[in-house]
Amino acid sequence: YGTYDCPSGSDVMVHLFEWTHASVADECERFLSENGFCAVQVSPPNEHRVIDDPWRPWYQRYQPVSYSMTSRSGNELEFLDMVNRCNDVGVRVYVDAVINHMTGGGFGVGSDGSVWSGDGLDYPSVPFGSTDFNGANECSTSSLEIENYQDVIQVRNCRLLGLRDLKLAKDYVRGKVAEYLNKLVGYGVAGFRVDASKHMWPGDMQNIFNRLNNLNTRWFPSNTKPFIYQEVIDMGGEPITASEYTSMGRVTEFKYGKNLGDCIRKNNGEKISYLKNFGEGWGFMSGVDAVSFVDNHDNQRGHGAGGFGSILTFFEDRWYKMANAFLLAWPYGYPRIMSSYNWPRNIVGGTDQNDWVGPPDNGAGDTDYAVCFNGDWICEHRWRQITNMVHFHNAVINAVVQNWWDNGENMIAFSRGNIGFLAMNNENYDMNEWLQTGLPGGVYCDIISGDDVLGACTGKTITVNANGFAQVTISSGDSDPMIAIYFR
Ligand code: QV4
Ligand code: CA
Repeated sequence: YGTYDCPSGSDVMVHLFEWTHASVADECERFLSENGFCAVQVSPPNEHRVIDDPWRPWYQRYQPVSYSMTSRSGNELEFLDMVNRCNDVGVRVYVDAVINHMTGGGFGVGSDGSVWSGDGLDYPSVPFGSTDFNGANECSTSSLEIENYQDVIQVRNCRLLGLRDLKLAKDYVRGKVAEYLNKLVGYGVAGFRVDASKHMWPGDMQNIFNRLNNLNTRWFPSNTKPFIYQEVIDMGGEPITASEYTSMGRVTEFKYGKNLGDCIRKNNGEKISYLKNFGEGWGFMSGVDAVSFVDNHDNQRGHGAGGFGSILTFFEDRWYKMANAFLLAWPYGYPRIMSSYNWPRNIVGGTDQNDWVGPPDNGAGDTDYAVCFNGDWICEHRWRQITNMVHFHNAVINAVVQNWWDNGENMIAFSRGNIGFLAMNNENYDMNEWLQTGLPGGVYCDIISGDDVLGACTGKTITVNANGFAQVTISSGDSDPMIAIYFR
Protein backbone atom coordinates (compact mmCIF):
# COMPACT_ATOMS: atom_id res chain seq x y z
CA TYR A 1 0.00 0.00 0.00
CA GLY A 2 1.03 3.57 -0.43
CA THR A 3 2.44 2.91 -3.83
CA TYR A 4 0.81 3.99 -7.00
CA ASP A 5 1.54 3.61 -10.62
CA CYS A 6 0.61 6.57 -12.71
CA PRO A 7 0.97 6.46 -16.46
CA SER A 8 4.56 7.48 -17.05
CA GLY A 9 5.18 11.17 -16.72
CA SER A 10 2.10 12.13 -14.77
CA ASP A 11 1.70 12.55 -11.07
CA VAL A 12 -1.18 14.87 -10.15
CA MET A 13 -4.73 14.12 -9.07
CA VAL A 14 -7.79 16.32 -9.29
CA HIS A 15 -10.83 16.22 -7.01
CA LEU A 16 -13.88 16.71 -9.23
CA PHE A 17 -16.03 17.53 -6.22
CA GLU A 18 -19.68 16.56 -6.67
CA TRP A 19 -19.36 16.00 -10.41
CA THR A 20 -21.74 13.44 -11.85
CA HIS A 21 -20.30 10.18 -13.13
CA ALA A 22 -21.26 11.15 -16.68
CA SER A 23 -19.37 14.43 -16.50
CA VAL A 24 -16.31 12.81 -14.90
CA ALA A 25 -16.21 10.21 -17.68
CA ASP A 26 -16.26 12.91 -20.33
CA GLU A 27 -13.67 14.99 -18.48
CA CYS A 28 -11.29 12.02 -18.38
CA GLU A 29 -11.57 11.67 -22.14
CA ARG A 30 -11.66 15.28 -23.24
CA PHE A 31 -9.30 16.90 -20.76
CA LEU A 32 -7.58 14.96 -17.95
CA SER A 33 -5.92 12.39 -20.17
CA GLU A 34 -4.68 15.13 -22.50
CA ASN A 35 -3.21 17.23 -19.73
CA GLY A 36 -1.10 14.93 -17.62
CA PHE A 37 -3.50 14.12 -14.80
CA CYS A 38 -2.85 10.74 -13.22
CA ALA A 39 -6.10 10.37 -11.34
CA VAL A 40 -9.44 11.80 -10.38
CA GLN A 41 -10.91 11.71 -6.86
CA VAL A 42 -14.68 11.30 -7.04
CA SER A 43 -17.32 12.00 -4.42
CA PRO A 44 -18.66 9.04 -2.38
CA PRO A 45 -20.57 6.88 -4.90
CA ASN A 46 -22.53 4.81 -2.41
CA GLU A 47 -26.08 5.34 -1.18
CA HIS A 48 -26.34 8.31 1.16
CA ARG A 49 -28.83 10.19 3.26
CA VAL A 50 -31.04 12.69 1.45
CA ILE A 51 -31.37 15.89 3.47
CA ASP A 52 -34.22 18.37 2.95
CA ASP A 53 -33.27 20.97 5.55
CA PRO A 54 -31.04 22.55 4.50
CA TRP A 55 -31.90 21.60 0.94
CA ARG A 56 -29.67 18.83 -0.44
CA PRO A 57 -26.38 19.93 1.15
CA TRP A 58 -23.15 18.51 -0.30
CA TYR A 59 -22.43 16.91 3.07
CA GLN A 60 -25.33 14.47 2.84
CA ARG A 61 -22.89 12.29 0.90
CA TYR A 62 -20.80 11.84 4.04
CA GLN A 63 -23.73 10.03 5.68
CA PRO A 64 -23.83 6.52 4.18
CA VAL A 65 -27.09 4.55 4.15
CA SER A 66 -25.78 1.47 2.36
CA TYR A 67 -23.11 0.34 -0.09
CA SER A 68 -25.41 0.18 -3.04
CA MET A 69 -24.39 2.49 -5.77
CA THR A 70 -27.00 5.11 -6.60
CA SER A 71 -25.91 8.49 -5.34
CA ARG A 72 -26.40 12.08 -6.32
CA SER A 73 -23.67 11.55 -8.94
CA GLY A 74 -25.57 8.80 -10.74
CA ASN A 75 -26.32 5.10 -10.68
CA GLU A 76 -24.18 1.99 -10.74
CA LEU A 77 -24.11 1.65 -14.54
CA GLU A 78 -23.01 5.24 -14.88
CA PHE A 79 -20.33 4.65 -12.28
CA LEU A 80 -19.09 1.60 -14.15
CA ASP A 81 -19.08 3.48 -17.45
CA MET A 82 -17.03 6.27 -15.85
CA VAL A 83 -14.43 3.87 -14.44
CA ASN A 84 -14.14 2.05 -17.77
CA ARG A 85 -13.76 5.21 -19.79
CA CYS A 86 -11.30 6.89 -17.42
CA ASN A 87 -9.17 3.75 -17.22
CA ASP A 88 -9.25 3.36 -20.99
CA VAL A 89 -7.59 6.76 -21.38
CA GLY A 90 -5.11 6.16 -18.54
CA VAL A 91 -6.78 8.20 -15.79
CA ARG A 92 -7.12 6.42 -12.44
CA VAL A 93 -10.30 6.72 -10.37
CA TYR A 94 -9.92 7.15 -6.61
CA VAL A 95 -13.10 6.77 -4.58
CA ASP A 96 -13.82 8.76 -1.44
CA ALA A 97 -14.53 5.89 0.98
CA VAL A 98 -16.73 6.80 3.95
CA ILE A 99 -16.31 3.79 6.21
CA ASN A 100 -16.01 5.17 9.74
CA HIS A 101 -19.72 5.73 10.18
CA MET A 102 -23.20 5.73 8.71
CA THR A 103 -25.72 8.60 9.06
CA GLY A 104 -26.45 10.95 11.91
CA GLY A 105 -29.65 10.75 13.92
CA GLY A 106 -33.11 10.59 12.34
CA PHE A 107 -34.54 8.15 9.83
CA GLY A 108 -35.62 8.17 6.22
CA VAL A 109 -35.07 6.81 2.75
CA GLY A 110 -31.66 7.03 1.09
CA SER A 111 -30.57 8.00 -2.42
CA ASP A 112 -31.10 4.43 -3.65
CA GLY A 113 -34.46 3.95 -1.97
CA SER A 114 -33.27 2.07 1.11
CA VAL A 115 -34.84 2.77 4.47
CA TRP A 116 -32.50 3.68 7.33
CA SER A 117 -32.74 4.72 10.92
CA GLY A 118 -29.91 6.44 12.72
CA ASP A 119 -32.12 6.63 15.79
CA GLY A 120 -32.61 2.86 15.74
CA LEU A 121 -29.09 2.05 14.44
CA ASP A 122 -30.74 0.14 11.62
CA TYR A 123 -29.46 0.02 8.04
CA PRO A 124 -31.24 -3.02 6.57
CA SER A 125 -29.77 -2.67 3.09
CA VAL A 126 -26.28 -3.56 4.31
CA PRO A 127 -27.47 -4.91 6.78
CA PHE A 128 -26.05 -3.19 9.86
CA GLY A 129 -27.90 -3.32 13.18
CA SER A 130 -27.35 -1.96 16.64
CA THR A 131 -24.62 -4.46 17.54
CA ASP A 132 -22.54 -3.23 14.61
CA PHE A 133 -22.00 0.18 16.16
CA ASN A 134 -19.87 1.49 18.98
CA GLY A 135 -21.93 2.37 22.02
CA ALA A 136 -21.53 2.92 25.73
CA ASN A 137 -19.16 -0.04 26.09
CA GLU A 138 -16.67 1.50 23.69
CA CYS A 139 -17.34 5.21 24.11
CA SER A 140 -17.29 6.83 27.54
CA THR A 141 -19.06 10.14 26.86
CA SER A 142 -22.69 10.27 27.92
CA SER A 143 -23.63 11.96 24.61
CA LEU A 144 -21.74 9.22 22.71
CA GLU A 145 -20.17 12.17 20.84
CA ILE A 146 -16.49 13.00 20.54
CA GLU A 147 -16.08 15.73 23.12
CA ASN A 148 -12.35 15.80 23.66
CA TYR A 149 -9.79 15.35 20.90
CA GLN A 150 -7.08 14.75 23.53
CA ASP A 151 -8.75 11.42 24.34
CA VAL A 152 -7.75 8.88 21.70
CA ILE A 153 -10.45 6.38 22.63
CA GLN A 154 -13.17 9.01 22.29
CA VAL A 155 -11.89 10.18 18.93
CA ARG A 156 -12.05 6.65 17.58
CA ASN A 157 -14.98 5.05 19.37
CA CYS A 158 -17.39 7.94 19.84
CA ARG A 159 -19.44 9.72 17.20
CA LEU A 160 -17.96 12.34 14.92
CA LEU A 161 -20.64 15.04 14.51
CA GLY A 162 -23.33 12.61 15.65
CA LEU A 163 -22.51 10.14 12.86
CA ARG A 164 -23.27 6.56 13.94
CA ASP A 165 -19.85 5.05 14.57
CA LEU A 166 -19.21 1.64 13.04
CA LYS A 167 -17.72 -1.06 15.23
CA LEU A 168 -14.76 -1.76 12.99
CA ALA A 169 -13.31 -4.08 15.62
CA LYS A 170 -16.00 -6.59 14.60
CA ASP A 171 -15.25 -9.15 11.93
CA TYR A 172 -18.68 -8.84 10.34
CA VAL A 173 -18.38 -5.06 9.99
CA ARG A 174 -14.87 -5.31 8.58
CA GLY A 175 -16.15 -7.87 6.12
CA LYS A 176 -18.99 -5.65 4.90
CA VAL A 177 -16.69 -2.68 4.44
CA ALA A 178 -14.12 -4.80 2.59
CA GLU A 179 -16.89 -6.26 0.41
CA TYR A 180 -17.87 -2.72 -0.65
CA LEU A 181 -14.29 -1.69 -1.37
CA ASN A 182 -13.66 -4.90 -3.29
CA LYS A 183 -16.74 -4.34 -5.40
CA LEU A 184 -15.17 -1.04 -6.45
CA VAL A 185 -11.77 -2.63 -7.04
CA GLY A 186 -13.47 -5.20 -9.24
CA TYR A 187 -15.00 -2.40 -11.28
CA GLY A 188 -11.54 -0.97 -11.90
CA VAL A 189 -11.18 1.63 -9.17
CA ALA A 190 -7.47 2.21 -8.50
CA GLY A 191 -7.50 3.63 -5.01
CA PHE A 192 -9.27 5.20 -2.07
CA ARG A 193 -9.33 8.42 -0.12
CA VAL A 194 -10.20 7.07 3.29
CA ASP A 195 -12.49 9.58 4.99
CA ALA A 196 -12.18 10.35 8.70
CA SER A 197 -9.18 8.05 9.17
CA LYS A 198 -8.28 9.75 12.45
CA HIS A 199 -11.51 8.31 13.80
CA MET A 200 -10.55 4.72 13.04
CA TRP A 201 -7.97 2.53 14.78
CA PRO A 202 -5.01 1.90 12.46
CA GLY A 203 -5.24 -1.81 13.31
CA ASP A 204 -8.86 -1.98 12.18
CA MET A 205 -8.00 -0.21 8.95
CA GLN A 206 -5.03 -2.48 8.33
CA ASN A 207 -7.28 -5.49 8.79
CA ILE A 208 -9.70 -4.16 6.18
CA PHE A 209 -6.92 -3.24 3.74
CA ASN A 210 -5.47 -6.74 4.13
CA ARG A 211 -8.73 -8.06 2.71
CA LEU A 212 -8.54 -5.95 -0.43
CA ASN A 213 -8.19 -7.60 -3.80
CA ASN A 214 -5.61 -6.73 -6.38
CA LEU A 215 -6.50 -4.17 -9.01
CA ASN A 216 -8.41 -5.22 -12.09
CA THR A 217 -5.92 -6.70 -14.56
CA ARG A 218 -7.87 -5.37 -17.52
CA TRP A 219 -5.97 -2.13 -16.86
CA PHE A 220 -3.39 -2.76 -14.14
CA PRO A 221 -0.44 -5.10 -13.68
CA SER A 222 -1.18 -8.23 -11.69
CA ASN A 223 -0.57 -8.20 -7.95
CA THR A 224 -1.10 -4.44 -7.63
CA LYS A 225 -2.90 -3.32 -4.49
CA PRO A 226 -5.17 -0.26 -4.40
CA PHE A 227 -3.54 3.10 -3.71
CA ILE A 228 -4.56 4.32 -0.26
CA TYR A 229 -4.51 7.87 1.06
CA GLN A 230 -5.97 8.67 4.40
CA GLU A 231 -7.68 11.80 5.63
CA VAL A 232 -6.02 12.65 8.93
CA ILE A 233 -5.97 16.28 10.02
CA ASP A 234 -2.78 16.56 12.03
CA MET A 235 -1.91 20.16 12.76
CA GLY A 236 0.04 19.17 15.87
CA GLY A 237 -1.30 19.40 19.39
CA GLU A 238 -3.31 16.18 19.43
CA PRO A 239 -2.25 12.71 20.56
CA ILE A 240 -3.32 11.10 17.24
CA THR A 241 -0.69 11.78 14.59
CA ALA A 242 -0.36 11.23 10.88
CA SER A 243 2.62 8.96 11.48
CA GLU A 244 0.34 6.25 12.87
CA TYR A 245 -1.09 5.85 9.37
CA THR A 246 1.84 6.20 6.98
CA SER A 247 2.65 2.48 6.95
CA MET A 248 -0.75 1.86 5.30
CA GLY A 249 -0.64 4.53 2.64
CA ARG A 250 -0.27 8.23 2.11
CA VAL A 251 -1.83 10.80 4.42
CA THR A 252 -3.29 14.23 3.69
CA GLU A 253 -0.86 16.92 4.90
CA PHE A 254 -3.12 19.72 6.10
CA LYS A 255 -0.21 21.84 7.32
CA TYR A 256 0.74 22.40 3.69
CA GLY A 257 -2.21 24.52 2.59
CA LYS A 258 -2.44 26.42 5.85
CA ASN A 259 1.23 27.42 5.90
CA LEU A 260 1.41 28.13 2.18
CA GLY A 261 -1.68 30.33 2.50
CA ASP A 262 -0.12 32.16 5.45
CA CYS A 263 3.07 32.86 3.47
CA ILE A 264 1.26 34.14 0.41
CA ARG A 265 -1.11 36.27 2.48
CA LYS A 266 1.86 37.45 4.59
CA ASN A 267 0.02 36.59 7.79
CA ASN A 268 1.97 37.29 10.99
CA GLY A 269 5.09 38.34 9.12
CA GLU A 270 5.24 35.19 6.98
CA LYS A 271 7.05 35.58 3.63
CA ILE A 272 7.33 33.47 0.52
CA SER A 273 11.11 33.52 0.94
CA TYR A 274 10.48 31.19 3.90
CA LEU A 275 9.27 28.56 1.41
CA LYS A 276 12.93 27.74 0.70
CA ASN A 277 12.67 24.59 2.83
CA PHE A 278 8.90 24.04 2.60
CA GLY A 279 7.98 20.49 3.54
CA GLU A 280 9.93 18.35 5.98
CA GLY A 281 11.93 21.44 6.97
CA TRP A 282 8.70 22.92 8.31
CA GLY A 283 7.87 19.85 10.37
CA PHE A 284 5.60 18.25 7.80
CA MET A 285 5.48 14.49 7.33
CA SER A 286 7.90 13.07 4.79
CA GLY A 287 6.89 14.09 1.25
CA VAL A 288 6.80 10.50 0.06
CA ASP A 289 4.03 9.85 2.59
CA ALA A 290 1.99 12.97 1.85
CA VAL A 291 -0.85 14.14 -0.33
CA SER A 292 -0.28 17.89 -0.76
CA PHE A 293 -2.97 20.44 -1.64
CA VAL A 294 -3.84 24.12 -1.34
CA ASP A 295 -7.45 23.61 -0.23
CA ASN A 296 -10.02 20.83 -0.03
CA HIS A 297 -13.80 20.55 -0.08
CA ASP A 298 -13.96 21.08 3.69
CA ASN A 299 -11.58 23.90 4.40
CA GLN A 300 -12.64 25.96 1.39
CA ARG A 301 -15.92 26.44 3.30
CA GLY A 302 -14.60 26.53 6.87
CA HIS A 303 -15.11 22.85 7.76
CA GLY A 304 -12.20 20.68 8.87
CA ALA A 305 -9.02 22.63 9.57
CA GLY A 306 -7.15 25.66 8.37
CA GLY A 307 -9.36 28.71 8.76
CA PHE A 308 -10.60 31.30 6.28
CA GLY A 309 -7.74 33.63 7.20
CA SER A 310 -5.16 31.10 6.02
CA ILE A 311 -6.57 28.74 3.39
CA LEU A 312 -6.63 30.07 -0.18
CA THR A 313 -9.46 29.17 -2.54
CA PHE A 314 -10.77 30.17 -5.97
CA PHE A 315 -12.47 33.10 -4.25
CA GLU A 316 -9.01 34.73 -4.02
CA ASP A 317 -8.02 33.81 -7.53
CA ARG A 318 -4.74 35.72 -7.83
CA TRP A 319 -3.27 34.28 -4.66
CA TYR A 320 -4.80 30.92 -5.44
CA LYS A 321 -2.98 30.65 -8.76
CA MET A 322 0.28 31.56 -7.01
CA ALA A 323 -0.30 28.87 -4.39
CA ASN A 324 -1.07 26.20 -6.98
CA ALA A 325 1.92 27.22 -9.10
CA PHE A 326 4.12 26.67 -6.06
CA LEU A 327 2.38 23.38 -5.21
CA LEU A 328 3.04 22.06 -8.70
CA ALA A 329 6.57 23.44 -9.07
CA TRP A 330 7.90 22.36 -5.69
CA PRO A 331 8.70 18.70 -5.03
CA TYR A 332 6.67 17.61 -2.02
CA GLY A 333 3.91 15.02 -1.80
CA TYR A 334 1.46 13.76 -4.36
CA PRO A 335 -0.33 16.97 -5.41
CA ARG A 336 -4.10 17.19 -5.52
CA ILE A 337 -5.89 19.98 -7.36
CA MET A 338 -9.32 21.05 -6.10
CA SER A 339 -12.09 21.56 -8.65
CA SER A 340 -15.05 23.37 -7.14
CA TYR A 341 -18.47 24.79 -7.77
CA ASN A 342 -19.34 28.32 -6.75
CA TRP A 343 -21.72 29.13 -3.94
CA PRO A 344 -22.77 32.37 -2.26
CA ARG A 345 -20.11 32.38 0.44
CA ASN A 346 -21.15 34.62 3.32
CA ILE A 347 -18.80 34.62 6.28
CA VAL A 348 -20.37 35.98 9.45
CA GLY A 349 -18.31 35.81 12.63
CA GLY A 350 -15.96 33.23 11.11
CA THR A 351 -18.71 30.92 9.83
CA ASP A 352 -19.91 30.68 6.26
CA GLN A 353 -23.70 30.88 6.49
CA ASN A 354 -23.91 29.03 3.17
CA ASP A 355 -21.29 26.36 3.88
CA TRP A 356 -23.90 23.68 3.21
CA VAL A 357 -24.91 24.67 -0.35
CA GLY A 358 -24.81 21.72 -2.72
CA PRO A 359 -23.73 21.55 -6.36
CA PRO A 360 -25.63 23.19 -9.23
CA ASP A 361 -28.80 21.21 -9.78
CA ASN A 362 -32.15 21.18 -11.49
CA GLY A 363 -33.99 22.34 -8.40
CA ALA A 364 -35.10 18.81 -7.56
CA GLY A 365 -31.70 17.79 -6.20
CA ASP A 366 -30.38 16.21 -9.40
CA THR A 367 -26.88 17.50 -9.96
CA ASP A 368 -26.27 19.23 -13.28
CA TYR A 369 -23.83 17.87 -15.81
CA ALA A 370 -20.66 19.88 -15.17
CA VAL A 371 -19.87 22.39 -17.89
CA CYS A 372 -16.69 24.25 -17.09
CA PHE A 373 -16.85 28.04 -16.81
CA ASN A 374 -20.58 27.80 -17.29
CA GLY A 375 -22.86 28.68 -14.44
CA ASP A 376 -21.23 27.78 -11.15
CA TRP A 377 -18.68 25.16 -12.25
CA ILE A 378 -15.34 26.78 -11.43
CA CYS A 379 -13.00 24.10 -12.82
CA GLU A 380 -9.79 25.35 -11.27
CA HIS A 381 -8.03 22.39 -12.90
CA ARG A 382 -8.76 23.97 -16.27
CA TRP A 383 -7.44 27.42 -15.43
CA ARG A 384 -4.57 27.93 -17.89
CA GLN A 385 -2.11 28.84 -15.13
CA ILE A 386 -2.93 25.64 -13.22
CA THR A 387 -3.22 23.21 -16.15
CA ASN A 388 0.06 24.44 -17.59
CA MET A 389 1.72 23.94 -14.22
CA VAL A 390 0.52 20.32 -14.25
CA HIS A 391 2.52 19.90 -17.45
CA PHE A 392 5.45 21.68 -15.79
CA HIS A 393 5.16 19.39 -12.75
CA ASN A 394 5.32 16.29 -14.90
CA ALA A 395 8.23 17.60 -16.94
CA VAL A 396 10.39 18.30 -13.87
CA ILE A 397 9.26 15.28 -11.89
CA ASN A 398 12.72 13.78 -11.43
CA ALA A 399 14.70 17.00 -11.12
CA VAL A 400 15.88 18.44 -7.81
CA VAL A 401 15.50 22.05 -6.66
CA GLN A 402 18.48 24.19 -7.61
CA ASN A 403 19.34 27.86 -8.07
CA TRP A 404 17.10 29.06 -5.25
CA TRP A 405 17.05 32.85 -5.11
CA ASP A 406 15.04 35.21 -2.92
CA ASN A 407 15.21 38.86 -1.93
CA GLY A 408 14.82 37.99 1.75
CA GLU A 409 11.18 38.98 1.53
CA ASN A 410 8.54 38.13 -1.04
CA MET A 411 10.34 37.48 -4.30
CA ILE A 412 11.52 33.96 -5.05
CA ALA A 413 12.91 31.94 -7.91
CA PHE A 414 14.23 28.41 -8.29
CA SER A 415 14.93 25.82 -10.92
CA ARG A 416 14.23 22.11 -11.07
CA GLY A 417 17.57 20.83 -12.25
CA ASN A 418 18.11 22.05 -15.80
CA ILE A 419 14.49 21.39 -16.84
CA GLY A 420 12.23 24.05 -15.32
CA PHE A 421 12.32 27.47 -13.68
CA LEU A 422 9.72 29.40 -11.66
CA ALA A 423 9.89 33.00 -10.39
CA MET A 424 7.27 34.75 -8.29
CA ASN A 425 6.87 38.36 -7.14
CA ASN A 426 4.61 38.86 -4.15
CA GLU A 427 5.89 42.36 -3.35
CA ASN A 428 4.06 45.56 -4.16
CA TYR A 429 6.94 46.72 -6.34
CA ASP A 430 8.29 45.33 -9.59
CA MET A 431 10.81 42.51 -9.83
CA ASN A 432 13.68 43.00 -12.25
CA GLU A 433 16.51 40.55 -11.64
CA TRP A 434 19.27 38.86 -13.60
CA LEU A 435 18.92 35.25 -12.45
CA GLN A 436 20.40 31.83 -13.04
CA THR A 437 17.57 29.68 -14.46
CA GLY A 438 19.52 26.46 -14.72
CA LEU A 439 18.17 26.02 -18.25
CA PRO A 440 20.04 25.59 -21.54
CA GLY A 441 20.24 28.79 -23.57
CA GLY A 442 17.25 29.60 -25.73
CA VAL A 443 13.97 31.45 -25.96
CA TYR A 444 11.28 30.00 -23.69
CA CYS A 445 7.56 30.51 -23.49
CA ASP A 446 6.13 31.59 -20.14
CA ILE A 447 3.29 29.13 -19.54
CA ILE A 448 1.64 31.35 -16.92
CA SER A 449 0.85 34.27 -19.22
CA GLY A 450 0.12 32.10 -22.25
CA ASP A 451 0.39 28.78 -23.99
CA ASP A 452 3.05 27.31 -26.18
CA VAL A 453 0.94 26.26 -29.15
CA LEU A 454 2.98 24.33 -31.69
CA GLY A 455 6.00 26.44 -30.83
CA ALA A 456 4.11 29.73 -31.14
CA CYS A 457 3.99 31.37 -27.72
CA THR A 458 0.85 33.28 -26.84
CA GLY A 459 2.40 34.68 -23.64
CA LYS A 460 5.62 36.36 -22.58
CA THR A 461 8.92 34.99 -23.85
CA ILE A 462 12.03 34.69 -21.67
CA THR A 463 15.47 34.61 -23.23
CA VAL A 464 18.04 32.47 -21.43
CA ASN A 465 21.68 33.06 -22.38
CA ALA A 466 24.31 30.43 -22.98
CA ASN A 467 25.26 30.49 -19.28
CA GLY A 468 21.68 29.95 -18.12
CA PHE A 469 21.01 33.52 -17.03
CA ALA A 470 17.90 35.52 -17.90
CA GLN A 471 16.47 38.92 -17.12
CA VAL A 472 13.34 38.20 -15.07
CA THR A 473 10.83 41.01 -15.00
CA ILE A 474 7.55 40.65 -13.12
CA SER A 475 5.37 43.67 -12.53
CA SER A 476 3.69 43.79 -9.14
CA GLY A 477 0.56 44.74 -11.04
CA ASP A 478 0.46 41.55 -13.12
CA SER A 479 -2.72 39.58 -12.70
CA ASP A 480 -0.43 36.55 -12.25
CA PRO A 481 2.83 37.85 -10.76
CA MET A 482 5.02 34.91 -11.76
CA ILE A 483 6.66 33.22 -14.72
CA ALA A 484 7.30 29.54 -15.38
CA ILE A 485 9.38 28.09 -18.19
CA TYR A 486 10.56 24.57 -18.90
CA PHE A 487 12.61 22.66 -21.41
CA ARG A 488 10.75 20.46 -23.91
C1 QV4 B 1 -25.43 17.93 13.99
C2 QV4 B 1 -24.80 18.75 15.10
C3 QV4 B 1 -23.94 17.86 15.98
C4 QV4 B 1 -24.81 16.75 16.54
C5 QV4 B 1 -25.54 16.01 15.40
C6 QV4 B 1 -26.55 15.08 16.03
O1 QV4 B 1 -23.95 19.76 14.54
O2 QV4 B 1 -23.35 18.58 17.06
O3 QV4 B 1 -23.99 15.84 17.19
O4 QV4 B 1 -26.22 16.91 14.51
O5 QV4 B 1 -26.90 14.08 15.11
C7 QV4 B 1 -23.35 17.31 9.15
C8 QV4 B 1 -23.69 18.64 9.79
C9 QV4 B 1 -23.60 18.56 11.29
C10 QV4 B 1 -24.53 17.47 11.79
C11 QV4 B 1 -24.07 16.17 11.12
C12 QV4 B 1 -24.95 14.99 11.50
O6 QV4 B 1 -22.81 19.65 9.32
O7 QV4 B 1 -23.99 19.80 11.86
O8 QV4 B 1 -24.39 17.35 13.19
O9 QV4 B 1 -24.12 16.30 9.68
O10 QV4 B 1 -26.19 15.10 10.91
C13 QV4 B 1 -19.01 16.46 6.34
C14 QV4 B 1 -19.28 17.85 6.87
C15 QV4 B 1 -19.99 17.81 8.18
C16 QV4 B 1 -21.25 16.96 8.07
C17 QV4 B 1 -20.79 15.56 7.68
C18 QV4 B 1 -21.92 14.57 7.56
O11 QV4 B 1 -18.06 18.56 6.99
O12 QV4 B 1 -20.37 19.14 8.57
O13 QV4 B 1 -21.95 16.96 9.29
O14 QV4 B 1 -20.16 15.65 6.39
O15 QV4 B 1 -22.88 15.02 6.67
C19 QV4 B 1 -12.94 16.57 11.66
C20 QV4 B 1 -12.61 15.15 11.24
C21 QV4 B 1 -12.48 15.00 9.73
C22 QV4 B 1 -13.68 15.61 9.01
C23 QV4 B 1 -13.84 17.05 9.48
C24 QV4 B 1 -15.04 17.72 8.85
O16 QV4 B 1 -11.43 14.70 11.86
O17 QV4 B 1 -12.37 13.64 9.42
O18 QV4 B 1 -14.00 17.10 10.90
N1 QV4 B 1 -13.56 15.49 7.55
C25 QV4 B 1 -14.23 14.41 6.80
C26 QV4 B 1 -14.81 14.88 5.48
C27 QV4 B 1 -16.00 15.78 5.74
C28 QV4 B 1 -17.10 14.97 6.39
C29 QV4 B 1 -16.62 13.95 7.32
C30 QV4 B 1 -15.28 13.71 7.54
C31 QV4 B 1 -17.60 13.05 7.90
O19 QV4 B 1 -13.83 15.48 4.69
O20 QV4 B 1 -16.46 16.38 4.54
O21 QV4 B 1 -17.98 15.86 7.10
O22 QV4 B 1 -17.75 11.99 6.95
O23 QV4 B 1 -11.83 17.39 11.52
CA1 CA C 1 -14.82 5.56 14.74
